[in-house]
Amino acid sequence: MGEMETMVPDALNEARSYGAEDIQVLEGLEAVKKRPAMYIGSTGSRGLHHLVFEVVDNSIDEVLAGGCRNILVAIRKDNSITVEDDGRGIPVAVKEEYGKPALELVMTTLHAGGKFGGKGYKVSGGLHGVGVSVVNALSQWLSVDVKRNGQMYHMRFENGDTVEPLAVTGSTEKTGTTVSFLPSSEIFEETEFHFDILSQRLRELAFLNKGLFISLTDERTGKEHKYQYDGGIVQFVEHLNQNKNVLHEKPIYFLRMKNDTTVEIAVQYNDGYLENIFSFANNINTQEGGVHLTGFKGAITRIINSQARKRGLLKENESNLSGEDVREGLTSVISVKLPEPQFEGQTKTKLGNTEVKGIVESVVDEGLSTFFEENPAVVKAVIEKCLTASRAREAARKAREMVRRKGALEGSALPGKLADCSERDPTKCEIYIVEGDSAGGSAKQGRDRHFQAILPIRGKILNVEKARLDKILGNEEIRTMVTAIGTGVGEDLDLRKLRYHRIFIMSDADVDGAHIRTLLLTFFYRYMTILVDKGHIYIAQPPLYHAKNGKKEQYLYKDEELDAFRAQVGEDNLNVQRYKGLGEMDPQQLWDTTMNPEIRVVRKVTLEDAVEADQMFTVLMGDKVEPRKLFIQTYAREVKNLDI
Ligand code: 0RA
Repeated sequence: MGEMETMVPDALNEARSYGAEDIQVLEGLEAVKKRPAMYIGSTGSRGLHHLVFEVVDNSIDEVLAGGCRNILVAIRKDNSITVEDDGRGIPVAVKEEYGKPALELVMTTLHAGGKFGGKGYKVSGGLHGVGVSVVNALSQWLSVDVKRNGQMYHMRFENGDTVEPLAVTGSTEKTGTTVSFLPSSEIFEETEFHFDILSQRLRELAFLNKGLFISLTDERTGKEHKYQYDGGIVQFVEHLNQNKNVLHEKPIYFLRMKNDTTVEIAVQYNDGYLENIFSFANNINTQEGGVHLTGFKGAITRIINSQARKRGLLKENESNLSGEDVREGLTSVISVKLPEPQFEGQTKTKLGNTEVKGIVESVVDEGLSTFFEENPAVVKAVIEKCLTASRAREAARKAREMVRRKGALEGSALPGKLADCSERDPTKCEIYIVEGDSAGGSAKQGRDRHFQAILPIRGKILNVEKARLDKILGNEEIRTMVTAIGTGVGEDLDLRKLRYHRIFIMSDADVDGAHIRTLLLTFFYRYMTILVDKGHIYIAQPPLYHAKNGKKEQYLYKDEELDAFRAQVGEDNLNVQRYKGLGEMDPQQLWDTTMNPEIRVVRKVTLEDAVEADQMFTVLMGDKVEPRKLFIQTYAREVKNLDI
């Protein structure tokens, strides 16, 4: 970097067309430091990663505004982050009313009015869009370098306060912004960044912004991922379907602009049973859906029905295919971009702009009708599939009905294998679903029977992705589990009947255990989604090791913890026991390490990783044999109980 100068005359001459005057200054950063969770959701791992996404979202705004083509993200050795983009650069001109450069205002004040004052696209959904100043407020230090107006500028902050004022550091023909920051360890409980969390969202952003190059480098490990998809969401859909048998080779794709709104949709059917639709508005995953999703669903149902009638595949006396029939085996990505998105709903991830519904409807109507007229073979395959779905749904309804009737017949009879707890208030109750009878026995003896129930299940449970709901409910292990949980399943699920607010999956720390966990998670994710969504599903984490050195002994849950213990006590007289299965622990040990709420380490399962999860489930359990074989060859040495 060049020599520092204290004067910044060129900043004052910055072209007026740029946004310095558009920034609305409202309040300082004290509020953010006082109540960080209000601005970034949490001060745990999620909030920590959110800081990176906040900066990246600003770079993405530059992509939407045109011009920015590259975003480079790095995790440094000290767990600080650098985000570099080649956007327009944050404006630096001094803003008269405040006597401060725009850059400093952007970094040290909250802008409730949004930085574009209505011009251009902006991201303001959910937790995103709170502004980079929030990142600054919550960072021990933050430095920013801007390339703009032929100059390079630099500023540095500590805990949100300016420590190095704006200075010119050199000249350049380029434009862009580089932000580096170290999250404050006084604010965050967790300060270690996870490569996978960052890479997942960055890849999604690359899919959603055709041609954009994004890289993620982890300097702690040397790992690097690069994403660039010239096919955009078409490649996103291909990626989601990559291990499935597709009904048509290329995803159907349309892109239309109406007024200021861009609608982009990619659709591809596979021969599976699951609906997999991801919707986005201004790159934000609208998990609660909204007008764009409603418009899409309505239009596709209408078109497929009208095509089915037109081709005589649906007779006059037959009733219409339902939306669910039409969406079975459908993988789709819907991405809309609009100037003033309104985000509603509990998590502010539901798009509310009413005019968008009609726009999406007409785009889908037009696009799909044309495609189907030109591809009669595809439309026939799709309709056949929908008709089969319709018949199967009827069979599933009967199966669910049977489960319900059986339950009613047996009164409130709970499964014989369930060791229930005595507490009756579901919010206080927990259930451990334990793999294997012997571990189940230890868990029964070790538990606190007041609020902890144990349900042992045998290792081999049905592959839930390969089967339809009627067959799945025919599986005894699954039925037992559903009965114990109490809510019912699928469309009939009634959350008010939930018997335990914390449902733990407890399996061995080996490959087999991992597979069973995956199977159970697949089931919950697919058929009891709301339990995952509302945070009722947990993964119990038994220790991997017990290490002892003379008087000092400890349970260790991660390899790193073992390394740390080794470093602490030295190698002499060190005795390390590696637990392969839960069965190796006696009831007391199981309580002490895994079940005692005061000590245990648990992981709450979230829906966030839906894309990744679906991918994993598919690789493991989908129809194509190759990827599954590969997975098992790579990870499994001792798969014994898996029904795949
Ligand atoms: C304020 C106004 C403008 C851009 C930005 C901030 C901006 C922020 C970040 C954070 C990371 N990269 C960024 N790039 C830009 C508008 C700029 C204009 O109108 O020229």
